[in-house]
Amino acid sequence: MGCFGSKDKLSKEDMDFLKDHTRYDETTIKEWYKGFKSDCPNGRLTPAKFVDMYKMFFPSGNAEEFCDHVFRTFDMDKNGYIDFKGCNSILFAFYDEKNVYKATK
Ligand SMILES: [Ca+2]
Repeated sequence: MGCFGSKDKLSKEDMDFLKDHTRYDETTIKEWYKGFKSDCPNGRLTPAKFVDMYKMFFPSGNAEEFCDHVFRTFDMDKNGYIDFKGCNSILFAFYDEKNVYKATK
């Protein structure tokens, strides 16, 4: 856990988790991981970074209020950051919402 940041590759455990909890395939998840590593090189998503990310997806949304709520939901151990698994759950949720939004337009 403490050495998460030194990992370059997604562990099998994380990959299995993501495959189980999303409807994305291994290739897509690997791409996500690359993006996550470049955005959060130490493997930690902070509240500020999270707001940035949200604004990228929903430029007109009420980012601060929403993010505060979501961040607290996903930071289950309350240590002030979200790790890769939590981060991905959020990102996948964002993408789903965006796709749903597009589909209804
Ligand atoms: Ca946490």
